[in-house]
Amino acid sequence: MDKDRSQKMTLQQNKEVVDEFANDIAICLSSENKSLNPKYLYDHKGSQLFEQICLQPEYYLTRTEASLLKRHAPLIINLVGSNIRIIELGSGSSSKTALLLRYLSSQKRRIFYFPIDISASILMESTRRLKSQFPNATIIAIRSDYNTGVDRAAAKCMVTDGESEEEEKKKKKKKKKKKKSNNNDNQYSKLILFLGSSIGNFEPMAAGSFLRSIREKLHTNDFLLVGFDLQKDESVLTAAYDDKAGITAKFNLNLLARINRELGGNFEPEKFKHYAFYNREQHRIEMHLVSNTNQQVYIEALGKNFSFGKGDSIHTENSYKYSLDQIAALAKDSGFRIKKEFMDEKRWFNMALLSPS
Ligand code: AVI
Repeated sequence: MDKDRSQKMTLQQNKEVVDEFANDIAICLSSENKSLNPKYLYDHKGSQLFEQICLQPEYYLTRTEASLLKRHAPLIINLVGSNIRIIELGSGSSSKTALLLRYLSSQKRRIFYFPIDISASILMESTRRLKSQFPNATIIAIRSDYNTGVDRAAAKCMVTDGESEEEEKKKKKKKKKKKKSNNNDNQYSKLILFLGSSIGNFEPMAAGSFLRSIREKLHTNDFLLVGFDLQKDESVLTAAYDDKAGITAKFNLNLLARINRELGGNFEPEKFKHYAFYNREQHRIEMHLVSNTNQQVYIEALGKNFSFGKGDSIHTENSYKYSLDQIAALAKDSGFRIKKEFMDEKRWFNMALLSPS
């Protein structure tokens, strides 16, 4: 594609993204119950703040999941098989996945890794880092949303079919017998990673449809590894979403700064406060931005003022916390069976290895 055309396409894509953002903000701020898709928390600044959240002492999720991955990497890899293609949804910094890759590398196994993320800068940075850690790895970064990303990654996996040493040996033996096939007879298994409790940011119905859509893309020898945050003491949960250093507050308030930057808003973020609480009936942490005062905000891209009364809130995110029964039901309803579950001693986090049933 020539440079002019690709620049035009990028501008067009950016325009579509900004239009969708403007449209969703208009709907949200005009509604009585103002609530927004949490994806808008993750612009470049928001993604950087999220990486910092993961390092906060109160945010137990990341380190608990990382220790599970480290401890159980041999078993996970063993269950998935000898020839693996790892595809990660929302890979971010890929730091947890590096633990799996390290294990593969220690076993002198070939690494094929397909990180999928919507942020090009994060993908570039993480790929560069992984390449220096694992020089022989095949790493193909895919900038995309989850569903299209899995399709693109699966297509790239096919291109790498036949690239493992073991397979080369097998191939020689079976050379004459082997029939060429595009379907279920892949020599490799795909291991799709959906870590970090990202499933918790889906509404329960949407979580089911999402897993079902992934299930449809898998063959019988493929696996999905999902990180679920478990229901637990409320004080532990609320602290995790309102850390002492105020990073989660910054992350939430960055949404207003984003509206100012991208849509010409005149929000004064200090006139809002970050509020996170545990909704016991729904088993979810809710994050809100609450207006400290009566105020009006103008958004240039929408050519409109929006009024906030003192105490009015914008609901910015839900983070669902699962029970083991809910995980089992979700897996079953979306066409999976639980091959193995991994949990820490406190039973705060669950990593479920699912296979198509
Ligand atoms: C990305 N996601 C799993 C995080 C969570 O825990 O729900 C997002 C987050 N929001 C505030 N802190 C972390």
